[in-house]
Amino acid sequence: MTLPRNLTQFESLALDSPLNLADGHARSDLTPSQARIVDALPKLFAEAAERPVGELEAEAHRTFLTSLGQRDYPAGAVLSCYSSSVAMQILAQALATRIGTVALVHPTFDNIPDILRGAGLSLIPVPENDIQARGDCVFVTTPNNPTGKVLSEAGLRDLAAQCAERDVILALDTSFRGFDPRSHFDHYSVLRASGCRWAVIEDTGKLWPTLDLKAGLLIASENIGIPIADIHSDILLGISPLVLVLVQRFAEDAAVGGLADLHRFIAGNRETVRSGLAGLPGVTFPDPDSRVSVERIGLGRRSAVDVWSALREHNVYTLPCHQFHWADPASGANTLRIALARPAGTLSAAVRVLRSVLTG
Ligand code: EGV
Repeated sequence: MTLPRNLTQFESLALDSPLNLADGHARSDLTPSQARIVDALPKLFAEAAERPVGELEAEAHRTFLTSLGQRDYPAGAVLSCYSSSVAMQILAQALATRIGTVALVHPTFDNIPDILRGAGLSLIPVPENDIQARGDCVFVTTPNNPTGKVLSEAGLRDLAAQCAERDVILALDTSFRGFDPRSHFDHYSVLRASGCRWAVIEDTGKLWPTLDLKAGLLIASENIGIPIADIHSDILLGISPLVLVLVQRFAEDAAVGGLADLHRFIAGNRETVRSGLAGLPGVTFPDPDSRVSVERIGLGRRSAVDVWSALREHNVYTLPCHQFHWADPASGANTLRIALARPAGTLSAAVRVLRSVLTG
């Protein structure tokens, strides 16, 4: 068989399997309080139809962002998008009208380099452990996907200062922010204080099992100097007010205990993986501090594509990591990523299969 061309194509193969640990979307069960929100959908539909969209939008943005510690964002500059990848596409196109080179964190999910290159930008890899302001724009995913690596407050302040001094645009993708309280310091107050040109992509899509009803938010500094709002308006008028109301309610639930429940749930599933694979020769967990909803597994000398393929025979789907290493695929050849936002029973069944494949 010819291998899929990118990570999302690997994820597509898994969509119909009950043992899908491939994509990073939330596919866990609704909690009781989330299920009550879903039960109220006809009422939410009516509310979305009646209330002014501007008001729903401002409220959904505020509730979501403040539930994750983000208060100092420019409320008038938040652009709603269907997904964070659509926000990414808009940002990439806007960058390409004025600049040529983006320094991009390495590794990261491959649709980010693909979208940037597709817009005509040249890329320089920057290792996630040594991020510097290079090129015309530096782009960082924090927490990073798949490693969970977080850019600290001091790290962001330093990077923003470098960007201000060298006139480099600072762009962040914070799609996994919700999972890690270490990324809940107010990024916007740090960015605004620095005076640098910046853009941030936020995402509601990874957190809650809302069947891909979600929003990506694109937020930029007033001085960014690229036509983000114009290109956004080329792509869309706005997102569904029903999605805005749903985001609002799930974010309210997150703020009163839902987020803490989610963190416990992901931590429990991570422990299931680590204990379920404990003691296997050569098997390692390269991201001991990660809190995001995916986990990397180091396979020693085994090839990740071979393990992926053997798992597939048992209907278990994962992601080989080579394509996360977009500038050096060989450095991901012996690592597998598995998704943790799955029902606990699904995850433990898949981990038992993984253990037997790695033993054999
Ligand atoms: C992950 C896939 C694309 C993306 C999956 C993802 N979407 N290509 N637009 O949502 O980590 O599995 O980010």
